[in-house]
Amino acid sequence: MGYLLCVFLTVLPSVFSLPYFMNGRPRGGMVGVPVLSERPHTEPQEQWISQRLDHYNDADLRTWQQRYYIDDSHYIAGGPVFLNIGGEGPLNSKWLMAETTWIQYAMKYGALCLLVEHRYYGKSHPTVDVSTDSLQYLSSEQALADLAYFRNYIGEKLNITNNKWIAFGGSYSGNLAAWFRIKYPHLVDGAVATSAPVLAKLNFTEYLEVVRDSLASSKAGEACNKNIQAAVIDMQKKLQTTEGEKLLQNIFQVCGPINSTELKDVQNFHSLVSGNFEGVVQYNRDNREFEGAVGTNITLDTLCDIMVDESIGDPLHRYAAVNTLMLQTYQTKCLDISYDNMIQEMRQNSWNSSAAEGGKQWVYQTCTEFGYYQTSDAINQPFGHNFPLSFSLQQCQDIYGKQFNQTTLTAGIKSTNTNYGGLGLKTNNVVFPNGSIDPWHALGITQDVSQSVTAIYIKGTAHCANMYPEKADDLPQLKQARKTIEILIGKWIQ
Ligand SMILES: *[C@@H]1O[C@H](CO)[C@@H](O)[C@H](O)[C@H]1NC(C)=O
Ligand SMILES: *[C@@H]1O[C@H](CO)[C@@H](O)[C@H](O)[C@H]1NC(C)=O
Ligand SMILES: *[C@@H]1O[C@H](CO)[C@@H](O)[C@H](O)[C@H]1NC(C)=O
Ligand SMILES: *[C@@H]1O[C@H](CO)[C@@H](O)[C@H](O)[C@H]1NC(C)=O
Ligand SMILES: *[C@@H]1O[C@H](CO)[C@@H](O)[C@H](O)[C@H]1NC(C)=O
Ligand SMILES: *[C@@H]1O[C@H](CO)[C@@H](O)[C@H](O)[C@H]1NC(C)=O
Ligand SMILES: CC(=O)N[C@H]1CO[C@H](CO)[C@@H](O)[C@@H]1O
Repeated sequence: MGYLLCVFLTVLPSVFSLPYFMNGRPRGGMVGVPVLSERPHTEPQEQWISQRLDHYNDADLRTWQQRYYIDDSHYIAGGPVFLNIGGEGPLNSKWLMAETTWIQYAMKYGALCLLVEHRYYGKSHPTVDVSTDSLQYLSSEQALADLAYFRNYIGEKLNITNNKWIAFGGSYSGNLAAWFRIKYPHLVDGAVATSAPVLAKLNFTEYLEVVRDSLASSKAGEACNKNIQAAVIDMQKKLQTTEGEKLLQNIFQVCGPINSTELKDVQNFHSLVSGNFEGVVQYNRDNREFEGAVGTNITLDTLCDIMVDESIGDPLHRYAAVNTLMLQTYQTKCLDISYDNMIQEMRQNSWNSSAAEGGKQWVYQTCTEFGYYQTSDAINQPFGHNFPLSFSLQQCQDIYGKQFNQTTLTAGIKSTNTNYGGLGLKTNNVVFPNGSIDPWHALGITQDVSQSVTAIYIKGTAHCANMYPEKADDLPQLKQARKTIEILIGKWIQ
């Protein structure tokens, strides 16, 4: 989820037992780091602004330091101000240094570029730790209030209060870009909300259905899904015998013996191996760099070619081969299916823990505001029905505490949609680009809402594709989408 989700993966601890892809969020955040081009780049300096911990309690005077970057190298006095909103991961200055789409727009329109980190992610630490009690100040509403304060502060400081301001974001921060325009229309003149899942939803069954459709669009076609389904059925069967458990442990490189009576481990196992496909589909063929360009050459064709490759063995062995490829790609020694290990790690409260890289904070937001659970409750998809909604809800309680139950989350989701409007949002000068193979599009604005709130459908592209630097072999409709957005921005800043 803005472009912001810029990732600084190189500074992360090297030991990681949490899965690479959790609840639709890859390590580092939902918008990856763009690939830098060859030309030399100067690294912008980190800057800090003092923010209120709780914007909604006047009696609480506590403050914290929020990180941001400014790039004025394209700015022409009086030009627009581009505010790129950070999402559920650390800010990365590469978004300013690479020739990402918003930078190209900035060059065209002489814009001042601002990148702002989201509270609780990266280096923006409002509290001493990430305990449940500390996380009570983590919400989209507090984040929007941070942005409003930031906008006024920078406006006065740089004397750009009366310039035109445009917000950018992708995925969750795409929501924030649109919601910033909705909630603070006097502070921002337009918003580009890429791949934004503006509808909060508990049981996000559409996700796996889009994954299915996207896999069917691979070169291997529907056979890819058929073989995944066969593999999952075989996996379920093997889990019924000790011999089968041993075989699965071996071919899926599971870290320890599998005990099928441990239901949550089995659910976790199924969820992890289907995650191999979800992560690749979500980011298929974009110009993005994860962990130093690792994994970006793996496409849904790569995975589906494996699923139909008879030389690898039966569908189960092919499913395992996909898993092996992903373990190698992310340099993971073995597949840890232990639910307790995952929960223990997610319960760590230190900013230094691997969970505080962002996973713990993001899952907290899903448990309080958004849901978005990519459950296997969907009927028509190949991954089986082994990680139901209850599995995700259980995690909320096990990680943050008993009070995070289905009732409280359902109420939280309802107020999110009431607060921002869900798919019925009312605003103007907002564009919602979406990619047809991106599973998140199912919760996005897919049709023009009005003349000034439009959807751009990019056939054949994945999550946030239009934000990354252009490649020569980008699909023509992707190039066209970038152009259309550029023209819209031109209108908004007139
Ligand atoms: C601030 O910008 C305005 C134009 O928007 C200009 O008229 C004014 O002189 C500027 N003030 C300072 C102190 O630079
Ligand atoms: C498997 O898990 C069950 C339930 O927790 C436990 O009773 C049993 O001892 C475990 N079996 C092995 C071989 O560890
Ligand atoms: C992806 O690129 C890496 C590094 O260049 C290479 O080692 C790997 O074999 C490639 N993987 C695939 C599936 O093409
Ligand atoms: C976290 O890591 C930093 C830098 O490595 C270190 O200075 C600090 O003491 C650590 N804090 C905790 C609570 O472990
Ligand atoms: C989730 O949604 C699916 C599809 O609409 C439905 O079949 C399933 O029962 C739902 N699950 C729960 C727990 O409500
Ligand atoms: C959920 O948690 C709330 C708040 O602690 C509590 O009032 C409610 O009774 C709980 N509901 C269920 C079904 O456990
Ligand atoms: C994948 C998806 O939902 N794409 C939608 C994006 O928006 C267009 C309208 O512009 C819809 O037709 C697509 O269905």
